[in-house]
Amino acid sequence: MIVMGGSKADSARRGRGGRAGELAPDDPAAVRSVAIVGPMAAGKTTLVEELLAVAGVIPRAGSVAAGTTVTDHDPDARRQQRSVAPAVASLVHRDIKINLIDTPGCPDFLAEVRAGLRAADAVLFVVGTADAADGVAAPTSALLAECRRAGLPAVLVLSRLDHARADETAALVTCRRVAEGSGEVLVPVTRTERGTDGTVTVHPLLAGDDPTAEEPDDLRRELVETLIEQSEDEALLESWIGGEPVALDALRADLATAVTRRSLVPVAGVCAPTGAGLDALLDLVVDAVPPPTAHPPLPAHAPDGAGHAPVDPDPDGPLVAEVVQTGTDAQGSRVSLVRVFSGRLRPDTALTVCADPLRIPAPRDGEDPTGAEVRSGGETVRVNRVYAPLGATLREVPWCVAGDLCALTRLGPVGTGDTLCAAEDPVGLDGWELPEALLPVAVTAADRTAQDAMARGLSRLAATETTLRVERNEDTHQIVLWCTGEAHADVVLARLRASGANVEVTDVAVPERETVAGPATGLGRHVKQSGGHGQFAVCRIEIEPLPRGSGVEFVDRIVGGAIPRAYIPGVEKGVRAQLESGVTPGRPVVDVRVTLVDGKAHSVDSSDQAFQTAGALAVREAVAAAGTVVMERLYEVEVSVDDGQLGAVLGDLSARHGRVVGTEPGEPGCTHVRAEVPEQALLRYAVDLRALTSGTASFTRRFSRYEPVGG
Ligand SMILES: Nc1nc2c(ncn2[C@@H]2O[C@H](COP(=O)(O)OP(=O)(O)O)[C@@H](O)[C@H]2O)c(=O)[nH]1
Ligand SMILES: [Mg+2]
Repeated sequence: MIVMGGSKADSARRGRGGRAGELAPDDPAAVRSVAIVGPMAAGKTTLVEELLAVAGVIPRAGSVAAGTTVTDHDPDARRQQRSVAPAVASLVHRDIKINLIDTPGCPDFLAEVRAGLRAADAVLFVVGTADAADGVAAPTSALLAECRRAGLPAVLVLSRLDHARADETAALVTCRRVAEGSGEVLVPVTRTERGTDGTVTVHPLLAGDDPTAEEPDDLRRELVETLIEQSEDEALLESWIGGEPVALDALRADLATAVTRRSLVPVAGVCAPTGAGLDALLDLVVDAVPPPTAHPPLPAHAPDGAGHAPVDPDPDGPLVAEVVQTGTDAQGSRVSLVRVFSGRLRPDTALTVCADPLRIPAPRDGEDPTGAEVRSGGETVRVNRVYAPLGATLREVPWCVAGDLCALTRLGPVGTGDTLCAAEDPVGLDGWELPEALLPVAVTAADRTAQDAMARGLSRLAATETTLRVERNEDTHQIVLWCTGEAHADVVLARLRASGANVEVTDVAVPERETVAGPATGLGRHVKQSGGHGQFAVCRIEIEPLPRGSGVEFVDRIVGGAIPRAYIPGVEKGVRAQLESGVTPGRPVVDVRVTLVDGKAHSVDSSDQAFQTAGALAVREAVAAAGTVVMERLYEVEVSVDDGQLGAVLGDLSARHGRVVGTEPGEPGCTHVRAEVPEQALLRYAVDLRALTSGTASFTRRFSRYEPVGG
């Protein structure tokens, strides 16, 4: 029902974006790589789809609901009906190749957003105009902070203008409030008009021969004045004040400069399904978004960790490229999404791999590092073909120039974050940080076959799931998958099951320990003398509690040879083994001193083995007599929270039996809370804290010590 100025049909006739030459520009100036970032359901994937249709790359737009979009090509994305990984699709507009990097809005996939930002030179930040009022502020603020951290210029896209509740003024007010203090000026570059029949049209403000010739309306005046204010061209201001026409080209150039400098964020309205504003948005990307050559040099290091000059975006420099994401194709083979930062990547080349040290996971407390794929780098990989990705479709291209993106297959050991470079000038780009996976999910496999399938599945997942941590807990013997949230856990489990591992999710077990409540004694008698070679060992021990963290101390106070020297190590061994396996199964006894005070031996029937048994019996009796105190693991938690939500976070921590140790001011408007919280209360904290604060708070956790339950 709604058609916008015929632009959709015009562009479709142009039929651009499909021809191979246009998919592989030779000059970085002909490339724009933009990450599409924004809260969930803002319409990012739909926008990408409609832009591809407008540019004639695809005959018609698919839909998220039907699972037919180009960028939500992952089976898990289709099932969840939301993006779960960055996906790239390119189009050509006015002879410029635009790489659109669609990213997920769900906070679980922050790592994927960061990967998208790494691959990009600018951000199209999409905010839905329909839900501006109810709570986009928090997720918008969190994601804007990510974009700012990445240091990328941005365009704000106000989407879903066809919605009954669409209110772009409210959305802009929200975004301006969120961006306050950043020094960025948000200014509309389009005007939305609604017809009486509900049709939406979007007019670019910097269009026409001279935007200042006719009497400018308020929006146009605001834009021109903002641009002139930010311009270094004094003559512009004089012309404007003197009522003379201002050259459109000069304004466009100033817009591009201000965007690149990140002092200005142009705001464009779109209604993707009707095509309104799409051509204007593409024009804006071409005119205002900086080319890859404007990308600041990237910090880098030599493969041995020594210094290296930063990498410039030079198409004629040595090749430096980076794997920003690893996915799989329909056959399960790995597909690496690569951004070329310098030089030209050509087919049939051997490249040196410089592994990203940040991606080689360090073992954490109680974690077995052998589960992780250990990569050292320095190997050589062969690139056979270079592809331009269109979602899952790979189209072969003759090269990929600095600033452009490509897909490579069969890269063997190469993982996300690894640098690919020329053998003559090996270099590693300094990695980007990954968010920590803080939601534990315990899984079990029914039988031996399923366990093997799980082990295979997990090692395959390690390649694509950069944030997943696999822990084989030594205390509880559980396999725990550390995920970033429930949506991530859902993807991980689906992929694990798809690889043939029939796993079940179980409750995460929390290790506990015991200590004794006070001193006690115990007698261990292991006497069997009926027939043949007998067994004879008797020992008496005393047990007493020690300060926290002391472990187990064994003292021998035997005098006069009541137990011969040779058997005392046997007693100690039996005592220690029993304490380790616990008197209550699964709860090792710690922080105790066990003193061997007396005993009896037999010249023929005593043995080391018999004294081990007697030691175990004695310590069981002593622990039972002393009574026990159960101890749980206490974690030091650091929460970073907006001041407005500090009260809610503190209240929630105390409901979790957490003890606040201190609060300190963080970045402006933000507080760091340090607290000690029992492990059990932290199991779902990743999910709960996010829900409590709409995703704006974050936390870290570090094992502190064992403490008596409720103590
Ligand atoms: N009416 C309307 N629906 C839209 C628009 N953009 C997205 N949607 C719908 O909103 C839902 C979420 O869109 P999606 O593109 O997946 O959002 P994303 O999470 O930002 O990628 C889908 O059901 C879309 O069909 C729009 O401009 N108008
Ligand atoms: Mg999406």
